Amino acid sequence: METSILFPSDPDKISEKDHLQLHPFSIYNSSTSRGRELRAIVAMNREGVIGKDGDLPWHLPEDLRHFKELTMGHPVIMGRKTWESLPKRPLPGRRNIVVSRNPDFHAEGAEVFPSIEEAVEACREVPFIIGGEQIYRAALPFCTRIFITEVDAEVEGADAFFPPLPSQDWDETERGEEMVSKTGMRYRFVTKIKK
Ligand code: VY7
Repeated sequence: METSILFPSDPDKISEKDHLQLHPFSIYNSSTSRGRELRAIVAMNREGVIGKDGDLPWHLPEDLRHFKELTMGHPVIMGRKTWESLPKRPLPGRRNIVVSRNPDFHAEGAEVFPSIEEAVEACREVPFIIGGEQIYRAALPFCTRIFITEVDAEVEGADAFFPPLPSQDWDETERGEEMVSKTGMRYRFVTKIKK
């Protein structure tokens, strides 16, 4: 297994000396200890569905407003497919960062980095991981806080999912009241913090 100083994948491989260095992330990365805060924000249903056919599976304007409010002024880090799914690019008022392994990929109004590590390292404000599935999966081990919009919707033919959040690893610190969208859809805002 490959280990990275920035992203130690195996806590046992971190030597005692290592945590004297300044790690952008580490296993000591929980919000209750030293280390860099990294947030994820996601809208998903109870099965973890986040997308279908390159788009969000629902129309939920209250979530988009919530997303905008929380991320405004912060760098947003996204995968190439999420970037291409945005109806309006870049997201205004935020530093837009796209992660792509393709060195020829260019995104007008955004910065492109080849890895999440490099993207996060370039941030001087707390960044938000905004999707999609591949980026969430890769970044989740280093996330300290997740802002979830739990959407009460059944989705047929979903093809993008948020990874599981085992309760051994995540404390649910906020569970908002269930609300009803002007579209009739039920949803609530939930916050989870890395233990
Ligand atoms: C969705 C949009 C989709 C359709 C129409 C407008 C949570 C979301 C994401 C990522 C929603 C989207 C938009 C909404 C944001 C506007 C610009 C227009 C802005 C996420 N909870 N919800 N997401 N936009 N990671 N987490 O990509 O975007 O912020 O300026």
